[in-house]
Formats: sequence, structure tokens, C-alpha cells
Amino acid sequence: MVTAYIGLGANLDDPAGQVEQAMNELARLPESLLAARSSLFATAPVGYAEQPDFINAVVALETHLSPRALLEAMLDIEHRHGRNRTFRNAPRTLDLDLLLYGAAHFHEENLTLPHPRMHERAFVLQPLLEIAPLLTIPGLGRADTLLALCGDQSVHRHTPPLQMVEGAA
Ligand code: PH2
Ligand code: MG
Ligand code: MG
Repeated sequence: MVTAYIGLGANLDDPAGQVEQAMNELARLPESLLAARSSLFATAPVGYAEQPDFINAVVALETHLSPRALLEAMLDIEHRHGRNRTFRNAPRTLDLDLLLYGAAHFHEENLTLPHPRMHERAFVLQPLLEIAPLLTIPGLGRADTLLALCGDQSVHRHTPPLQMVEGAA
């Protein structure tokens, strides 16, 4: 078994619902066990700024799937959520990024591990640290040190609005 960390992000069509649903789909992957899920975080867009805020989260998955098989399964889930790729950093219904796969450290077409931009993104590091406080990113160092270097990117724990219950006082 290898522990893989997967980043989830969405900023269209009920982003919190997309992310929660995707966590449940990841939990059902074959040869895999969902070991931890972070809280949902509301985050300001990084990169292309003229788009809605994101919901971001990270899960830990214990898996026997290879990195490629896991990536394929993640793309399937994105497709089921209606992801269509228009331009880089465009708004999306669901983005699943393979952040870490055990201690894997390599660069291949369409797959670089660790994820090449994770260390400079508070929207990845903060949820990641919530479920893996002592994590070290292969080749890059401690996640908490890297988060401190991220500057003032806006990341806040997202608490869903209280549901109005019919008949309640
Ligand atoms: N994803 C991006 C680019 N910018 N910003 C936030 N806050 N959250 C994201 O998930 C995100 C982003 C490219 O994948
Ligand atoms: Mg991404
Ligand atoms: Mg992606």
C-alpha cells in the first residue's frame, strides 16, 4: 500500500457539493481506502484571478493502484463532474490533482510527482497539513515551512451555512 495525497478544487455549480461528492467517489475506488479527508476551505483564485472563489480540500488515499491507474481513475471522476478544459486555470466544476504518491519523485509526460506547483499554493498546503501535520514533500522539505513561505494567499475554513429547518423556532 502507498499513501497518495489528492487535491480537490472546484469553483462552479455548487463547488462544496462537487468536492464532497468527489471525496465519496475516491472512497469507492478499487484497491484503495480513503484514510483521511480534510475540511473544505474557501480560497481566493490563484493565477487567473477573474473567476469565483474556490472550494479546496485534500484527501489521503491508501492504494494499490499505480500512479497511472490512479490518475486515470481521477480523470474519470472529473469527467463525470462535467469538467471541460477550456484554458489553463479556467473555472471548473472539479479538479483532482495527484499531489504525492508515497515518496515518488519523477517527471513524465502528464505526470510530475510531487505535483510541481503544490509547494507554492496555500490552498493545497493548508488542507494537506490538516490531515498530515508532519508531512515532508519529497525534494522540497517540510510542508509547514513551505506554507509559511506562501505569503498572504487567502484560505479560510469553509463552514456550510446553517440549513433552515422547516418548523424550527
Ligand atoms: N487551481 C488552479 C489555479 N488556481 N486557485 C485556487 N484558489 N484553488 C484552486 O484549486 C486553483 C487555483 C489550477 O488548477
Ligand atoms: Mg489543479
Ligand atoms: Mg488538475
